[in-house]
Amino acid sequence: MSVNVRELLEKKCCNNLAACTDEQLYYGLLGVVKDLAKQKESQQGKKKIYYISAEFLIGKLLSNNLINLGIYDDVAALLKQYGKDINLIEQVEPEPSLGNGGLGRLAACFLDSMATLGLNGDGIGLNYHFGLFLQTFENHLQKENKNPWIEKESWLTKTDVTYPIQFGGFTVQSRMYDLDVTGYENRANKLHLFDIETVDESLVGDGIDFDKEDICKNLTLFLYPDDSDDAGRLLRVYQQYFMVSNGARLILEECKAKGCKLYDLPEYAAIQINDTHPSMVIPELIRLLMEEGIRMQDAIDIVSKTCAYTNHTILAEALEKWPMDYLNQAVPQLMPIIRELDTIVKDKFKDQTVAIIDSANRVHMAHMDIHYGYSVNGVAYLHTEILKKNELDHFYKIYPQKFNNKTNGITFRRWLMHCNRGLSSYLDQVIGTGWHKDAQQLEKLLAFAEDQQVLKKLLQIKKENKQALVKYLKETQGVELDENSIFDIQIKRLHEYKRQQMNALYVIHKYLEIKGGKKPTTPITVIFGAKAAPAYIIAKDIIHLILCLQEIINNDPQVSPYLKVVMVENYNVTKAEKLIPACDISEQISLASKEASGTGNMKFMLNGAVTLGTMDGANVEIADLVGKENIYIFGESSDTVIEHYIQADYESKEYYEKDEDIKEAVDFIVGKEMMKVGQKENLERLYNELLNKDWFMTLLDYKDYAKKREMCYRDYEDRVAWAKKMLVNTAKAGFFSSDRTIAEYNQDIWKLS
Ligand code: 26Q
Repeated sequence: MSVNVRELLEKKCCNNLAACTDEQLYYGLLGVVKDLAKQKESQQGKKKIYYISAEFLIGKLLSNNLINLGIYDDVAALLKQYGKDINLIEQVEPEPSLGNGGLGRLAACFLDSMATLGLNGDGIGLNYHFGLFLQTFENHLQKENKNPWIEKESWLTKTDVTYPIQFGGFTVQSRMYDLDVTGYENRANKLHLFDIETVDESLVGDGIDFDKEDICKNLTLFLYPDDSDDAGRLLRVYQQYFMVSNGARLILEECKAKGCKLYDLPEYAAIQINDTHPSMVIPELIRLLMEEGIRMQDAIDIVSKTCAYTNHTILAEALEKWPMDYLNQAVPQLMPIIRELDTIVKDKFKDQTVAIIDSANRVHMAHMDIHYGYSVNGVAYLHTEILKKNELDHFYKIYPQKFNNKTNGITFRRWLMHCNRGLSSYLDQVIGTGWHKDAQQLEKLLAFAEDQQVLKKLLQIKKENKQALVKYLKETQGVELDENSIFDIQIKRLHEYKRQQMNALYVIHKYLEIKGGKKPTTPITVIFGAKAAPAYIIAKDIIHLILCLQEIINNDPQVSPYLKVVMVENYNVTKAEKLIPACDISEQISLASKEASGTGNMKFMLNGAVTLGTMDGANVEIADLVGKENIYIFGESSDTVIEHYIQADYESKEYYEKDEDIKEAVDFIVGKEMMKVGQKENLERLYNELLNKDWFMTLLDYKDYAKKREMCYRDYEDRVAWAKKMLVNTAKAGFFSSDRTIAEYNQDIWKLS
């Protein structure tokens, strides 16, 4: 193979690879991968699954594609012959940030697994030019900047597919760009990203501000632009319609080309609606079918057998309800259809809570999906149960057969083989390579749970990953970390329900304890990584708190040898790939019932970190798999939490007043030391929020959290016992392969042959 790769690469670069720059080699490899992926394209399969999503958080693609094409080792060895380092070449690639977090990363993992399982399945989304903002820190505050990733030569391939897309009062011309999705030693599928021909990047100056009204120029500039005002929200509606109208046209065209008569559309296509962001695909498909001469009721029936909906949240504020005014303005052609869909529902069901259009004239997108889709799934066992029993109980009573669970998963190619080559190749040695395609085979590792040599080696690999992270953070952020300390990591979007503030309170407590003379046996490094939505004030205040703590603690000579805090700037997929393999303790501390699943928890587990978490989302299933001696669980149950909400009886102040530790930590936020480095306004706002509101019950769980965290640190002192926990976590992670998740989607929902 290596001769082959050399020839191909020389053709793309030049005949003297040794003389090439890393840039030239990167673009050369990009070209090689694109050519090879083309050879793996397949038209096989009558039925196709179209995964429509406003987010595909794909991460960098070079290494992943090389692994999936089976040539990573050959390429790395070839480059080495010429004195080149593949890791440096990877750095040339910009990371596309086409997602916020979990939902977008899940979509990327799913595409990988569909191709790996040989399923006929493509993604449909938007070609955001600046994606999610790039985060920098200034004066201990988050600043948002644009995040360009599209270069003259990129993974995108321009296609001839263009459509006129009509909005209220004007029309834009679209164009489809394709990305190759290589499966692991299997076929290649496509991610279709739609753009407008008239997009204008110069609309954005400093930061991320731009003219929100100029849709013809701004439509695909940003992912979820600021939704704190009407213009921002309206722009999101334009984006969503643009995505689904293009998608629906593409789907109908492809099906017709395969001989579909449109009445038989469900035999040719399944459409998975990733949260409610693409929900308008339902009325749009109905509209397009009617344009083809199909009667409305028939069109509704056809679409209802084609579309399936995944719910990713029970947070009320994240369930989209669009005011009719917006839809009238942006997509008036859909309104007669949405009204008719609503009328049918209202005629059938007297229960107002299942209506599509509510009494305030808002369109409930999820309700449309449930009535007019054939499947509704949650993303972890607990989440699906809560949907059935609480949030969507009225719908569950009407359509019990539509509800099903699909516990999320992650692709082990990126989240083990690529990001943790040390562990991955050691596993190959110990248990063979069968786990690459059959993740359950990781359980073979259990046979080595008492093998001192294996346990030692796992600790050694972890140490090497920590060293690599220490070096990286030194180079990129100038922080000095102790590779011999415990790495305790919380990386995820900043949201109050995820409770980074609870972690920060514990850090304060530890700081005060060390100052008081009580030193930890092994030093502790607490690492955070998180972006806050630009308009989410309290989330930004929490970032401010963490950055101030970092400043105070790391510069305190009495404390910093024992405790360090780092907030990683611009947390993204690339940074996750460096952080996760180096982690000892994985913080999964959301308020029970609020985290639908989590997928970071799975990545940590796979890489041998031990979870400190609540019984929420997929943590429940992790706990079940590894057993209670290999996980640290704390906090109130989802039932208790839900009851607190129903009774409205939680008062954070009571917890503050009756516990000295809590009081001390909370007061520290507005104490003298913090005021010296931080902003009074932000810190006071956060303090008041915790004391008077604390909607996500931080103080309720704090004590138990602190206790279990101490227990983790104590147990860590017995390294061999700890290594055994690491081993069990990796061995039991097979269930969380997205190959398993996608196989279940296919078996229960899509039914591709
Ligand atoms: C909706 C309306 C208005 C503005 C923004 C939004 C919006 C944007 C993004 C709503 C939700 C999202 C993203 C949600 C998300 O990432 N959810 C996560 O999905 C993961 C994959 O299923 C789960 O593991 C996480 O638990 C869930 O939080």
